Order: sequence, then C-alpha cells, then structure tokens
Amino acid sequence: MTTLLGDAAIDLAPVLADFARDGYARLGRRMSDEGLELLRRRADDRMLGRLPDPGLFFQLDTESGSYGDLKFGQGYQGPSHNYRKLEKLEKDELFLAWLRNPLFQQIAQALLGERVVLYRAVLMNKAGTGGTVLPWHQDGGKFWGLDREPTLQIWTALDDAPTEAGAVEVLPGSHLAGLATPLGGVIPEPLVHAQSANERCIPLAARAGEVILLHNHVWHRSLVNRTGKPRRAFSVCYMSADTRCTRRKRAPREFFRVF
Ligand SMILES: O=C(O)CCC(=O)C(=O)O
Repeated sequence: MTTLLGDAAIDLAPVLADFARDGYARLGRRMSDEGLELLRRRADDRMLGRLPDPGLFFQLDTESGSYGDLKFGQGYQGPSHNYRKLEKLEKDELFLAWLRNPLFQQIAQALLGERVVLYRAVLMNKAGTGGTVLPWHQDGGKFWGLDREPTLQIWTALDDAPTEAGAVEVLPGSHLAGLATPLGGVIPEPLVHAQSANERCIPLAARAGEVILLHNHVWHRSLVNRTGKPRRAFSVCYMSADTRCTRRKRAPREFFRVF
C-alpha cells in the first residue's frame, strides 16, 4: 500500500491537552500529497459510480444550500459531484487504510483504550456549486443509540478548506457542558443565541491534508462553499470497543473493529 501518511513526527501531549480543554485540536498537515491524490480520485470514483459499490451510504446535496431541504433515504442517485455525504467508507480499502494509520491508532488508543471500533467513516463534501449549511450540532445523544457518549472524531481535509469554502467552525470549550439536549444533533436556535455561538465561534480554516481532532460534544457547524472548488473532508468517529448499540426497532449494530 502506498504511503498515505506524511513522515513528520509529532508530540501528542500538547495536542491531547488542547483537545481536552477546547474540544478540538490541530494535528497539522499529515496526509501526504500522494495520499491526497489517491483519496480525492477515489472520492470522485465513488460519486461518479466508476467502481462497483461495496454498500456505501450516499446522500445527495440540496440545490438551495438549506439544511431543511435535505432528503434522506434515497441512496445513490447516479453520477454526480454533488453528493453531500458518503458513509461506510470503511468498506473502501483506501479510506480504510487512512482511518487505520498508526498516528490515528496512537491517538485513539490513548483516548479510548486498546480496543477501538468505528461508529462512522464519512466523506463530507461541499461541491464547488456550494453545498449546504450544516447548522450548529453535537454528534451524540439519544439519536446515536449508544450506551455511552462518543467522544472522538478525527477530521482530515482532502482539499483546502478556507473559511469561505465552508470550513468547520467550533465553539471552543463547549464540549465541557455536555449535551445541549438529550437528543443530541442540531442545537436549538434559542440555545445558539444564549451562547452567542455565531459571534464567539472560531473557523478552523485548513489546508489539504490537515487533520483536526473534534470532540463529539464540541458545538460545530460549517457554512456553504463560495470558492467554486470542491471542499471534501473525511471524518471518522472512533469509540471504545465496550460501546453497545441500544436501538430496539432494528437489530443492534455490531461496530466495526478498527484497532
Ligand atoms: O466537514 C464538515 O463540514 C462537518 C464536519 C462534522 O460535522 C463532523 O466531522 O462531525
């Protein structure tokens, strides 16, 4: 397998201290140029249907940029660069190789213990035509159907993501207050105003290949892409292998073992 990971060494202690305090931490540029090239091409291949589908989840984006206009449950709808999300990317050997890289292993095991599983591995795409606003949210709560809260997501920019491309924005330290609502997910507007989140947020502009740790409870959002170029990122949620799925309507999920 080609080397996806850059070779610069990193001292993790300050990164993990930032993560604990702020709910996010920058790891710098970690994916090699070769890795970027491969994963971008693979993202295109998947969206354009150039490869057999191993059973990925697809969600087409809106034309309006409005979150309320998103449609769910429609799956793959033919070749398009305008898919907003591709999930289950652990089924793709290149994305799997990236999410299993030794740096991520070190971080995940330091934070979660030796045995680590995957909740999700998602390509988040804002096509050159704009994409959609992703409102303030937390990635956890009852909606996720887990017996404990997930805490670690590792986000990798596959393209440059300056603020005007719809970079991820965070409200630093907001994870320390836990879930804003028991359900989790999108944060109700009155709470957003009460926290002056729109005024106090920090945009995490990133260059292609940069990696950012995101605590699931840190309030985060991303706006539309005004650059005319795609803004793709790969986001992976890791959990302790002790985590159990609590959903009842369907058979409980068995989580994919990563490390
Ligand atoms: O990349 C984005 O626009 C959003 C990322 C995000 O919400 C996540 O990784 O949980």
